[in-house]
Amino acid sequence: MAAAADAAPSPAPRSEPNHGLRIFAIWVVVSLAADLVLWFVWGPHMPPGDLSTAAANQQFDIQVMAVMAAPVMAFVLIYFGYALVVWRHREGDDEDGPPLHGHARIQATWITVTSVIVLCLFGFGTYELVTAQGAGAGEGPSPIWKPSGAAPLQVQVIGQQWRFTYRYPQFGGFETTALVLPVGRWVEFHVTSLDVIHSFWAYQLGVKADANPGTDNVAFAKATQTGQVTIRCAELCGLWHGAMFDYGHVVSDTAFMSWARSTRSALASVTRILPPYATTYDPTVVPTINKAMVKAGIAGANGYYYPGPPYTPVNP
Ligand SMILES: [Cu+2]
Repeated sequence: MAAAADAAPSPAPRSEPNHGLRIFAIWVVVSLAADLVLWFVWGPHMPPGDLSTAAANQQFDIQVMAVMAAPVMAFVLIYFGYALVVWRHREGDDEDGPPLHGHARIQATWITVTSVIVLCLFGFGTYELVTAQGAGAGEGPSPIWKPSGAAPLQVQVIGQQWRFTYRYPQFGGFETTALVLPVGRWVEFHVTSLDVIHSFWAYQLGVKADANPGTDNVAFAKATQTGQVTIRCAELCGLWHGAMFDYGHVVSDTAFMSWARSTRSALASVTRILPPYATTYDPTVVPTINKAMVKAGIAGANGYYYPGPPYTPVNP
């Protein structure tokens, strides 16, 4: 058998260039270029921007992950392109490629490189979740990460079909439909719900926290610039989920204080009827409160409590 195989006419051996080295060289150049563009050109424009510390941190995370992912993607595309161009079928060449058997070095490299990438992402992701302001997500009732320094402004976010309302416990606990925040001060959001599961998503603040009934979900952010914040419900919560949309405003500290003081006095009569400020509310008492609101003439006939005039920003 061996003799017969040896006797078969074999084409003259071609001198093969070092394909591995060529692919590696192309990959190094492309990866470096892609990473530089990702970090310096595209990076500063990546979502969710840098209106708050939490947002800027998420932008950093996305930049880091993009820089790690680009060389992987570049390798796949370069190998694909190289194979198409260099190893394509040529006229008159009906020869089969050499059979492939185990290649210890390639296997070891593959397993090592992929393991290192995945473990690095795991380590980086865990570190950023635990340390960097809880990654802007709700950390539950007793957050691991807390800001240091001056006491944060507390804002309670109450999800309800189909509205977010906000209570300011440090200003007498008034409840309003307008989210107004001061620039340069830590905000401690306490997110809860009166009915089904909602999710408080304040895009430019980099905050996205589930609003569960009976649960106090805490999230932190500090706005570093004034501006407008898009607020959406990010959890399908019923018929008008798509309409659970609003804008919040980050304003100067003076503008915030004057808004908070005037809203506090404007809503004083409503605040008296509200249940006292608490981290969670008993959803079964909501209809009772709503009835009291209608009776007092401060809610619509449907009983929904949507107090407060819309906020017009002083320094948009
Ligand atoms: Cu919702």
